[in-house]
Amino acid sequence: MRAVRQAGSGHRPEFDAIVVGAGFSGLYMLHLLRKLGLSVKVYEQGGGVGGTWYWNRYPGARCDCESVYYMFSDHLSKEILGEWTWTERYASQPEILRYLEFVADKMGSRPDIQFNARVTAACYDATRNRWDISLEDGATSSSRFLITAVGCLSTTSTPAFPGIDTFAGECYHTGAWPHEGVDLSGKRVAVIGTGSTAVQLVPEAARDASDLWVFQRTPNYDLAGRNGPLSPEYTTRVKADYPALWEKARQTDFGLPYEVAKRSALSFPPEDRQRIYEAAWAKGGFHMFLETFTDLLLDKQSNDTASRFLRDKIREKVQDPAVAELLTPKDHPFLTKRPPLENGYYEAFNRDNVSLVDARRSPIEKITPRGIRTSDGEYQADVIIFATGFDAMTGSLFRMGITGRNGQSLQAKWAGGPQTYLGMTTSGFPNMFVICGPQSPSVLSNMPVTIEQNAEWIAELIRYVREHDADTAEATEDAERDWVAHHNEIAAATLLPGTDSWWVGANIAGKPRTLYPYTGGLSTFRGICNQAAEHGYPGLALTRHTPH
Ligand code: N01
Repeated sequence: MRAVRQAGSGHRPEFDAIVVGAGFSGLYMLHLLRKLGLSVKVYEQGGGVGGTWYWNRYPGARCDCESVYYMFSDHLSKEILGEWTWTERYASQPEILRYLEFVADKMGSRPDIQFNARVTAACYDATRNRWDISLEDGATSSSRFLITAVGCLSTTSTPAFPGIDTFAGECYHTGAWPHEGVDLSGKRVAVIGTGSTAVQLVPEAARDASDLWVFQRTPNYDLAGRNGPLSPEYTTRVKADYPALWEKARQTDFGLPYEVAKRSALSFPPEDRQRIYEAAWAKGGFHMFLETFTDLLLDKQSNDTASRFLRDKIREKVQDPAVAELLTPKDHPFLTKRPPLENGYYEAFNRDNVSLVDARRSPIEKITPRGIRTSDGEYQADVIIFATGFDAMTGSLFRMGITGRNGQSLQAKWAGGPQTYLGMTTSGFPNMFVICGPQSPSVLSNMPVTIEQNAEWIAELIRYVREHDADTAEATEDAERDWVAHHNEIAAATLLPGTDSWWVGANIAGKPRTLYPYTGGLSTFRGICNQAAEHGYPGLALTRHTPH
């Protein structure tokens, strides 16, 4: 069943399913579709598997959910799970890439993946009920099902500073880092941005550069990561507990098997609250948010207690009080922008060769041949690094040139913001499924766990369609309207919409402002998806296209 069937006319290969992207999502989707006996082709624009982990090779890049849960679970393969051992609490990019290559080898995925294959158009032909795919090199193919596995953070965003092309030195975006690496040693380096990426990059760059300028527009509440090597005892114990740990992770809102106590920060006296924060802080990472209080995202007063705690921690780490003050966020509540995990970021500002530039007070005006000009003056640099983020969640989908029924582009349909049913489907685009799309939990969870849930639901739906004498599944407009209303209602109950962040599209000029990820939590989302499946997918129209 895996053999590629050739179309009767021309040389356009036909498949049952085409998957776009060969990162975590694409590899798992390929595995599930093969299990169903479908002919599948994966198109990947990179030269290898890995997705995010193929492109983001900047120094310091690592996951910030703990490695032992940042991987495929026993749902993919108990054997692969048992054979892989992580070396650090948060695995570095090279190690994660090696892991995904290991998975691809073990699963024999590569023969079904075409690398260096950028999809430039994906058009639904209603007369044939097929998706016609075009690649950058002019090749075409078609399939019944189209699954996008393009990642949430794959389209880099570089602000249109005047003069970028005039810069005489080297210039890089972290999300498209040269594979051969960049030698920063002894160079004057400017980093623009202070999000999760810059927070990982800065301590590394600080060690090598002669001078490092960090241009900060908005400070973040960076959480202590406490990265370090994993002991063999720890990894052995985790492996032994995996069946229960994965089951627990799947039932939590964020896809991590942590102890989540339902409690408000306001129902504790200050000393007890402090004790709870300190305990979570000592553990490091997202424990600070997931194991403290459950109303930090819902109640401003509760949130204030955590924001205050974190501001104090920044002041403890940074020696120069003026620099500490500048690094301390005051204009938004904790968690309303994605909190970076830091391993030596604040301490980097205690070094003589590292300076913080206040790009809020003195915005970057232009790039000059010699460096960066702000209203304060010119900062001369040999290397400029843009750690300026991504056109998240929709950027890569729009770039693919997706066109549904009646020639309507996805971009046109979502011009006012995404409209989806469960984040995975959208009406007018039959048999198209989106892994970790907008209005699904995606980036608000531990991604591999959510990817497995999305891909399993999609595979089960495809199985159901084929077994029920149908060949088309398409979200109904009613179901879509209800899902968007539900999504917006629960988003509005959180503090998230009030802060400018990429979660609300505020980092991209002209992008509709709406909360892109789903805030109901993975376990709630899973329950809703399962219920839909158990009831025969009432939110989808399942139809037969041709008489069988
Ligand atoms: O991008 P960002 P990122 N002048 O958008 C600044 C994930 N991730 O690549 O905040 C000056 O967060 C911008 O300033 P402001 C993670 O989900 C995961 O860092 O808009 N500055 C901001 O500081 C993360 O959230 C890992 O005021 C300008 C920065 O650029 C997501 O990826 C590691 C500017 C962009 O920050 C994105 O993170 C890394 C301008 N004109 C990332 N324009 C893991 O560990 C923008 N900025 C798995």
